[in-house]
Amino acid sequence: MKKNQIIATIITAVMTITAATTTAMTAFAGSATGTTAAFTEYDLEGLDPNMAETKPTLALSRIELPINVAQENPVQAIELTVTGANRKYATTGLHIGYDERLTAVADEYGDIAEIGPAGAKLMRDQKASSRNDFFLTTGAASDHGKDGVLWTMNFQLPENIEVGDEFPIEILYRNIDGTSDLFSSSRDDDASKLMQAWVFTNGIEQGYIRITEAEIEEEELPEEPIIEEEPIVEEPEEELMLGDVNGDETINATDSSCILSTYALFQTGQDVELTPAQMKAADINRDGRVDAKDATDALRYYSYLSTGGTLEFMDFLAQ
Ligand SMILES: [Ca+2]
Ligand SMILES: [Ca+2]
Repeated sequence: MKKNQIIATIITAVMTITAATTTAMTAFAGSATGTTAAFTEYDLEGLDPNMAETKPTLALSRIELPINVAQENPVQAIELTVTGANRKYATTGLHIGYDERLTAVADEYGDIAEIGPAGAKLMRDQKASSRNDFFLTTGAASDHGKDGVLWTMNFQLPENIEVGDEFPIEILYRNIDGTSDLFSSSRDDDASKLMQAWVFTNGIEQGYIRITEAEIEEEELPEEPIIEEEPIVEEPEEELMLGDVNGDETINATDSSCILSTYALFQTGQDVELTPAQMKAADINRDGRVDAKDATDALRYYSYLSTGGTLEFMDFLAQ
């Protein structure tokens, strides 16, 4: 194939990807990937998502891939893109399920997903489950989550692909005894609850890799490596101050990272590494669960103290 022809076909392929339908749907309209066991419909608890002022969409890439290109490039990048929530969110917890014929490709740190530009200002964590799904979470003291690519993840196609094969990748919703997936602002107020209700009932566009007739060639873009911060869990103590998860008598980003990591472990059905006393200290908003909202509260307070704030933690939370 001549160079001009190749360029023309690349353009066609790119247009096919971006022209994919934009029908929004619920996070659980019957799982296409079969990873249904732990997942559920979103419980609106009386909220009307249409009342939301912020109505974001979370979309996964929809890739139409000629079979010869797929055979040469069996690892494909799927992006999770946020629109309509620029600077309106911080706290997220999202499950990604994928077709069991796909293999999620981990980097040297064991991470499947890399944070994208939309999440560059957010702290984050992730965990793979023992099934064909994994969990991605973010938090921040302020709503520094932006529109754009929040996460990128790589999946390897199987060897025996055929034209017409479709490999779904989807955002799933999990809620076990109230510890749930999240998409909220750092304040977690009424507007945030409506935004989250919108996302999980109307704001999801599921993704796929679809194998099409042979022809074109496509270039892979190199990915920037991301340096992940390591959550530190120190020796537990008997009685801990609320928010001081590692027991060093201050509340700072280390506590916040511990909380986020614990949430990620729990959301992937893995053993939580904190002691009961640490769990109690980690449940900052005292709603009986340890999740990204608590991590965000700890980080907010740390930022507040670090910029001259003088209120005690309890008084700060009560503001
Ligand atoms: Ca601490
Ligand atoms: Ca909590």
